[in-house]
Amino acid sequence: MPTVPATPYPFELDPATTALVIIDMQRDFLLPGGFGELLGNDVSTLTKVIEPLGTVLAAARALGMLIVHTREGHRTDMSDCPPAKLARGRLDTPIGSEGPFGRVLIRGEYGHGIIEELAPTDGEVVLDKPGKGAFYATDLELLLRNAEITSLIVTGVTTEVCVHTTVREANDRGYDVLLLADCVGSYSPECQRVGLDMIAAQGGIFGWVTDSAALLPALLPTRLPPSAPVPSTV
Ligand code: C5J
Repeated sequence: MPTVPATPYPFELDPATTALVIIDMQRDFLLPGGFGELLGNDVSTLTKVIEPLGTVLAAARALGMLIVHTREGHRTDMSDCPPAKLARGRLDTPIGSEGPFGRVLIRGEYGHGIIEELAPTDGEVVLDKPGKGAFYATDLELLLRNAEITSLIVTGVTTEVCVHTTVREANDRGYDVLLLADCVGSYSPECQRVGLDMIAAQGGIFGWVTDSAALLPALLPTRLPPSAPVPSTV
């Protein structure tokens, strides 16, 4: 089985039982002039993730790995948005209000979509989630179980919010999680550093941390047989 150099110790990767999970690479978070920037953030700390993540995505596609894209957002009537989430932050442009790219974090709006560079292709799972974690109020666990997935490579944004919540949810469900440091991004360099440290602390309390350069050799040598189609929610 290919081994990936990682912290706190090498990660054994079986592409047949590993899914690539890409968290919330949505225009609302990433595009200059969008919701993320409206909140006062520097989006370049997120956009630098796009290139290495695109390389990993291409390698995972070539191997036929299960690929899951998530999108944070809500129904148009916002009946799935908890009042506490809506009120939090006392934002001038709250969830559901008219933002630069349509209603902020509302399904079907331009800003809610995944950026073109990482656009899902047919057969890839697109998972709409109302919360920060990808397991909460979604069928992710069922899809992974049916596909006999036991490990996750987790990528996307933001490191300390939706990525971390998903990693913790996955860890509690018994998945081995490998995080790619250059394929996750935070608006805050401090949160990025501490977020990564927390994953691998205490002997890998939530999982392993490596980067795309260390992972890619493990994704090249083998090719998986075509897997059964997984229903997409696109
Ligand atoms: C946030 C996310 N930061 N995808 N969402 O609100 O991390």
